[in-house]
Amino acid sequence: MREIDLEEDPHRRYNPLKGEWVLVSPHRNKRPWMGKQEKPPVNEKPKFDEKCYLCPGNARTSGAVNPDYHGPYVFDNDFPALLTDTTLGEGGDGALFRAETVRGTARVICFSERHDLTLPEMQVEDIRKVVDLWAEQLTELGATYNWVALFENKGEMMGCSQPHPHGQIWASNFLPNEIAREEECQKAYFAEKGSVLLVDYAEAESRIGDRTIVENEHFIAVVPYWATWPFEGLVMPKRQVLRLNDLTDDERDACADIFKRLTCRYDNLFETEFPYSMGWHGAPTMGGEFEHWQLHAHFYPPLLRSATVRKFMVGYEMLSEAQRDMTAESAAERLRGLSDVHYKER
Ligand code: H2U
Ligand code: ZN
Repeated sequence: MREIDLEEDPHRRYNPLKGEWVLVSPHRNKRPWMGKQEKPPVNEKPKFDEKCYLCPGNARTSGAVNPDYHGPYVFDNDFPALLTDTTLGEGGDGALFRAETVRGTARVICFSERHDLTLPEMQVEDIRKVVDLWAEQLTELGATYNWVALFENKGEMMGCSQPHPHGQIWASNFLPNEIAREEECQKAYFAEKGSVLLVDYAEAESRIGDRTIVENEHFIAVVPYWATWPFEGLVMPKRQVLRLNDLTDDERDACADIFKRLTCRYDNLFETEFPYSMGWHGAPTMGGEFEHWQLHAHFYPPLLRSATVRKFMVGYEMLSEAQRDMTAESAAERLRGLSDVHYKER
């Protein structure tokens, strides 16, 4: 049997973190692209917007007034999806009609007082403050809840509802599907190999280099081998770290540096504020042994060919399995070749 030619043969790649496959069709990628490479007009935002619910000193929809904050700022979401005091119980017949009540809380984290600066446009020192606040929130909420989701929906395309750069924090008394899956897969890998899946993976990617986007002493960002989104990103520390609040001082600086350089490249790719959903995955905060876990952040950006041409996960992907044309290696090569200097600063 001949070796698979990853740049020519239609093939499937396995995602060991989720236990599922993705179909890759690199031969289709040779289709010439005759479409426009349109850029949306640069939308100049003010440093402060008196109509913004998230800017310092302004009133939110609830009537609560934001303090005159500097740096990152957290507040309780005025419309939380989870409530802290729901009575716990199960419902339904336990088989076809199954339900359980849940408890949790939701917060919003403004990345800084500046209405106009997204993460890639912030200074590394200021991104570091966001990393510290994420870690603090994880420590605080992790004392009560076994899962704390730290995430950002960026851009209107991803359903982001507020122009002020911000992320969200949802804490819950249950492990959501994606986490339950990663828990199972990392546990099984550890049981079989006696090592940590994503520590092994980061080490291998750092050695091979083909899928690396940016790397420093403590962190690496790659387009994962099993990526489904065109320019998907996976950020991992190189040492085993269970949770964001376990990162050392140096590692937090390295993390901020990787975030800056990765998101700058994303913005530079199509010279646009690159939309994505990103989120941190770390070991659950209570209820077991988590020696098989490795902290990581996923970036799921929808754009495919330009600032306006996106990929849709529909049809075959919704009904059978995820599929991509461009290989992870080509996507990584393009991102790797871009500048760390943000296009707006050139
Ligand atoms: P998204 O942009 O990802 O939708 O997040 C914005 C969140 O901010 C959203 O969950 C909250 C919304 O409930 N929000 C407030 O809590 N108060 C406000 O005054 C505006 C928006
Ligand atoms: Zn604002």
